[in-house]
Amino acid sequence: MDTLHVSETIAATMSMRYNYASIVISDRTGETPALNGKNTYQDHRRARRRVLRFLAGGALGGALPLSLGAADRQAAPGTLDYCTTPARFDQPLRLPGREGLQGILRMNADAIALDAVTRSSVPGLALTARVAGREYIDPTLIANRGDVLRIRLRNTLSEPTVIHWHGLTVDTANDGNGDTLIGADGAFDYGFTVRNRAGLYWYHPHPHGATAAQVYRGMFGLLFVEDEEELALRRALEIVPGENELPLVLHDRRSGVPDRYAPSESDLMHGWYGDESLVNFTARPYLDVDAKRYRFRVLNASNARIYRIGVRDERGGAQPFTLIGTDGGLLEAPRTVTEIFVAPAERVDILVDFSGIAVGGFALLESRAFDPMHTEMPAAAGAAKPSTQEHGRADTQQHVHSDGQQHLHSDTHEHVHSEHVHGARGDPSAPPVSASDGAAHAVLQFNVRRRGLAQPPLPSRLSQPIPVADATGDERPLRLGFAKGRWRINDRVYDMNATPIVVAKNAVETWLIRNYHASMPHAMHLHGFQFRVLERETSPDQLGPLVVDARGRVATDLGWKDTVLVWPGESIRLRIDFRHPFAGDQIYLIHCHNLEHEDGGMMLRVKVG
Ligand SMILES: [Cu+2]
Repeated sequence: MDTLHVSETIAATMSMRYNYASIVISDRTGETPALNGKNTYQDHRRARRRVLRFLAGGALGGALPLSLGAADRQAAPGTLDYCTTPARFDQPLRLPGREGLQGILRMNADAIALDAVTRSSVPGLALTARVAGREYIDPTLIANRGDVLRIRLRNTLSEPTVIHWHGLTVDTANDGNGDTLIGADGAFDYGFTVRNRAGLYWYHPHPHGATAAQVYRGMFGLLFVEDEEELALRRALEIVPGENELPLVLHDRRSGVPDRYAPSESDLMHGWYGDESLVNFTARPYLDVDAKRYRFRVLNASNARIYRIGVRDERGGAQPFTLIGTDGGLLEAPRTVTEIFVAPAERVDILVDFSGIAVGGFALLESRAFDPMHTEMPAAAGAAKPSTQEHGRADTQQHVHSDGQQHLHSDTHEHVHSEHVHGARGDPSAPPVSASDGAAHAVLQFNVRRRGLAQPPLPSRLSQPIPVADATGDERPLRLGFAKGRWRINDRVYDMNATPIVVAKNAVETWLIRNYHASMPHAMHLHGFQFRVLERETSPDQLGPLVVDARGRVATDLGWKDTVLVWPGESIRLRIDFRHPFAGDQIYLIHCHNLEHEDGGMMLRVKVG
């Protein structure tokens, strides 16, 4: 399937249409505040004023032309001044319950069926299960390490699909790499042992060429694996999942048409970005919290958007938080951070402590501005914007548009207001809007509602160290780049009949992944194995403040990973232990998890003896 080819002609003109708009954080025309039962209108107004003070304090990094007085004035009903209305978090964050969307389904020895279905509401595609009289939509699965999972995928869609178990150590037959597709009305039985450490893994479709559409439209879910180490940590920290441990699935959508996936040529090259930031399928989400420590299990389920995650208190100060785990489970030791990049498909396990916030106050989970480094065409792009080295530090500015929408801009770029960006509002035939990667935006508001009790100290050791095996052979180079309208690995695009990477039986390899300067950030995902990041070299300037050791690594490199973000111009060394317990040769994949890049062919088969 090669419908995603980006023609060179279009690619060459694309820099003229660079889409550096921003995330809309304002109210939208015609909407009235949807207050829930817990919040009074006064609460809402108080929270709104706090957000305004927060914004006025320059919390998002730059001078805001908006005056507090102007912003806080009340417009008459129907004439609300959208130019000056700030971000509002008025929807309670969806939390997984005992059924329904993201409902928690604890696996046991019984087989379950996951039905790939089309729905009339959002998400428009989902995997549903019916167990003991309860219906689950994209269930949050919980399994113990060592469990045998038996899952029947039944495809009721009119197109092929297959489910990939992201991060799990499984054989090719169970990996869902797309070699076997489940056609309409077809079914497939997965059966595998959960060999992985405790951690947050996930499942999502992987039919080559249609992965992006199916994931974006909502066909994915979480898989939590538990083990003794995990349970010990919960005891030590008095963590109760569902109470002070919550999953946060970050994803962006195009507001108004959240189920429509219709990428332009530009989207296929850069990735499909929405203008609206969601958490757990909730737009403008807030979470009521106690003034104590919370654990958040974060997945970036966006097709293409990278988050530069940070926490702000209501005075606009950056609040440190604690990284305790990555894709493949707990770190050896907790790590205090002020921000972390989370690329598509990456997971982070973090502790955020609200105990310093007074009852009635709030904090924000935000994505800070960064340079998205879409620099695949340096000659053309260079004419339109300064070099990435010169604008590595990203400031943001609030900017009021002629269409009355209030946006946040990444000020590192010229504001090109193309039809593509602003054409959709009010015109149903216009293409959906998008907002550039790297735009600052608030993700989730935490409202501190109750005082917290004294809490246990953080243990200095979270998990037993797992030695990183020595390499058994030569370093294997992989180069990421763009040519002839396609994103490529080692100048190749995906060919299901070619296996360019062959790993010898019982090999432990070092992979040197180098991303060209004229490139984009690529979130490289390897199926079947967790790996370690050994070092980063020639990283962009904006990574500098995040580097934690002499090997150029950032905090999220200190744990086990299955997905790693490689910036333009950067070189990363990985150590991968390819020893596996399965009989015979296995076929896995290495690919970019920017799903538009993946569907466009930025993927290679890997044979492991
Ligand atoms: Cu990519």
